[in-house]
Amino acid sequence: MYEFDIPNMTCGHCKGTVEKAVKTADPKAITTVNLASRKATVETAVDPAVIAHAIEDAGYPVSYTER
Ligand SMILES: [Cu+2]
Repeated sequence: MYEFDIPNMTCGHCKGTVEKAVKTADPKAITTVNLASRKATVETAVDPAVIAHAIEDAGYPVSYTER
């Protein structure tokens, strides 16, 4: 499980874009977005750098930590 910090994710539209980006990188990922803290936790077997890259490609700078 990884926690992604996505400071520019501010509304429901952003949330949808981020969720879609994660699904593109890993269709099996389980994503929970917390808009208030602007974080997403992702359960994935894929390299988190690949997930982060997909989120950045969608327009959102991101950093992550393993949980
Ligand atoms: Cu937004």
